Amino acid sequence: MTAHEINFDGLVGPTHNYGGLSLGNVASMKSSETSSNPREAALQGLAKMRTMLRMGFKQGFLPPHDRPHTETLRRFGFTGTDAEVVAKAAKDAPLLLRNVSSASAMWTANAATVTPSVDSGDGRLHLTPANLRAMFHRSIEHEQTYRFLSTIFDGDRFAVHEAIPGGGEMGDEGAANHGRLCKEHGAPGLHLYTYGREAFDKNQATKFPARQALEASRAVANQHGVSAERSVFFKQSAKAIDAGAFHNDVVGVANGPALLFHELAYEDKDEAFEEMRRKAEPLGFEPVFIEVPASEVTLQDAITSYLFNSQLLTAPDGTMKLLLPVEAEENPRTKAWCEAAVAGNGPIQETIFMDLRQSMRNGGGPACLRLRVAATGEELAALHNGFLLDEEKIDALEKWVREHYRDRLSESDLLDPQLLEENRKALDALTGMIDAPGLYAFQR
Ligand code: SUG
Repeated sequence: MTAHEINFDGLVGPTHNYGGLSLGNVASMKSSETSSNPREAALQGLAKMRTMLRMGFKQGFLPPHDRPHTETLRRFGFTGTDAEVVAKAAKDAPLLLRNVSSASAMWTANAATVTPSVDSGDGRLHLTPANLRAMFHRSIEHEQTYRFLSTIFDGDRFAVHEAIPGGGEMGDEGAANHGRLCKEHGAPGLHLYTYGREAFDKNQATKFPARQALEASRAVANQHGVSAERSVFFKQSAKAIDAGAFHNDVVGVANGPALLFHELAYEDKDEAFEEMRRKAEPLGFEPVFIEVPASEVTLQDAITSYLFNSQLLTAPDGTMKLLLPVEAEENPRTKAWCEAAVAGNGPIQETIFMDLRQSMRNGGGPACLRLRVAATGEELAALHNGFLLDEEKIDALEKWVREHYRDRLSESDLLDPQLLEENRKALDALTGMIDAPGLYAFQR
């Protein structure tokens, strides 16, 4: 069966800022309290979406969330009008306000885990929003994400589940820790679930939080009916997590039969790779392991350049391309690796470098900014069209960004209740443009 891969990128929200909120995410910790430029961030993201369209890929987007999130502030006991709620939180709980103001939903690799219909138990396309329990500022995303996904993937062909329940130890970070190996997008695939810890294991082996629990990954596979013969669960290395690989997609990426990864990304990789070879055989393909040795690219190079947080893509003409952040071109070792990869006999035939610096400063590269959905032609036709992009719609979104976004946001700006009003005006205009009324609680 033929299928299309659609990338749903997160449209960067008007409150994009550097809050220093993610322990273990080196860039986020380093950028803490510097000023951001939300307008530039959103335009950089849209430029990437346009580049994808021009290369012949299908492109969609997920809108920003409503921030600051007054509903969460109300759950913390703040009362009054929404403006009063923000003003009180600014005075009494500025750190809480900073957390509920984050535009972190832009990294849609963490929005959900997706199973194409060809691999699920009941022949439907399944999606489970990630609970993002490991970080408070992200744990408030899944309800709105559920709303987006159930609006876009509405009808009998789709199943949108609720996020996996649980406390911090039951963390699920979505597609950032999930990959799929297959002969081609529409063919049956093998699901790779990478986890950092077992939920009930009290002995944390890492200095930085291991965000993904094995039990959460298993729960998602169960919900979607992905069989044991079609799944492999394997562990991120503690070394990688402590070097700053807070998600596996910072040290590895899969596409088609290829898995591109850093030598130190996984624990017990030989065993896992053997299992992948064995389970891929009945599916008619052989995995292509592209291992980048630590002697050529150190873990630190990987974390600062985001070489692996790139989009590994099969173009309509069948060639494989790698879309990377410019930081990977600026680092001489990752640049040399890219040049050698393209010159060699491996599957990667082209590299494209993009300026996504606004997102990168919070630890979000090209792959963090997108959620991949492999959909059949019929499924594609059944999606809510408002969330799919063409160049005209990108023009309109750029205009919308220029009209509504600030070009500078600092820590003190987040204390301003005016920001809430500005953002809601922007979101109201957006839902009008894409024919999705009532998408946000404040509109209902
Ligand atoms: O969860 N950064 C995000 C980056 C997510 C990247 N996603 C993937 N690797 N798939 C995170 O740590 C920083 C927010 C701040 O500090 O203001 C933040 O949430």
